[in-house]
Amino acid sequence: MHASSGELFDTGAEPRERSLGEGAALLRSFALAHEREILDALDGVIRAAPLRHMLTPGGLRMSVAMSNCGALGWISDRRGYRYAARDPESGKPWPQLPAAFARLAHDAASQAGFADFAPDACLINRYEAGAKLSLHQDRDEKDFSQPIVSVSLGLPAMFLFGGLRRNDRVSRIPLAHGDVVVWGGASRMRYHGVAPLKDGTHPRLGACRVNLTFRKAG
Ligand code: MD3
Ligand code: FE
Repeated sequence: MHASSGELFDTGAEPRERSLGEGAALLRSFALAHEREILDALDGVIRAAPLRHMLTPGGLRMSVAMSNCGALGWISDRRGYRYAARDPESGKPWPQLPAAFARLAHDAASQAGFADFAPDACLINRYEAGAKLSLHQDRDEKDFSQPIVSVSLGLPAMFLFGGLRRNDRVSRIPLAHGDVVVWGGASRMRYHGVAPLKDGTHPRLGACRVNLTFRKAG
């Protein structure tokens, strides 16, 4: 076989699946097949657990607004970064992971070569114009052998993908509505971030970008 099966029927210059380095795969438009279910489920989650700007341990308000669904949610406050079973704003458990979310994350991981991915945490990041995520590593999870699946929705963004050391060179990867990226193996601990969002209007999500990040955190 000369190409991954995902490319067999592609004639254009842009493959549907592209490797971003060992263990990292970009699945262009992968979420679009179930777009309506995903956006409906997203509405339900953020009605039950509204987006909010968390504080960094240093006391700064994050420019990205966040919420979670699933058994565990990622939170930040003056006491640090961690996963918690309850929404600190309401004291209630985070909303359940919608079936459409679980299926999307599982199927994307499987497509990228990670069988049986069963996330217990979905972080929802909402970017408005100017919001950004500085270069960081994800290291609050228990098992770094588990991949991370991220789903981009709404306005496009420039994803910054560095190396294993903070000062390694950074590549810039444009991500659009429906794109899914799977990060595992040797890519799992690479530094990454998101450049400040440019303003615009997306037909489905308005003036923002939403990123869903699926993890096996506990
Ligand atoms: C590469 N979110 O929530 S998801 C985060 O678009 C986060 O909101 C970004 O980074 C966003 O922590 C990017 C993509 C992502 C997530 C985890 C990674 C890329 C990664 C872990 C290792 C390497
Ligand atoms: Fe991250």
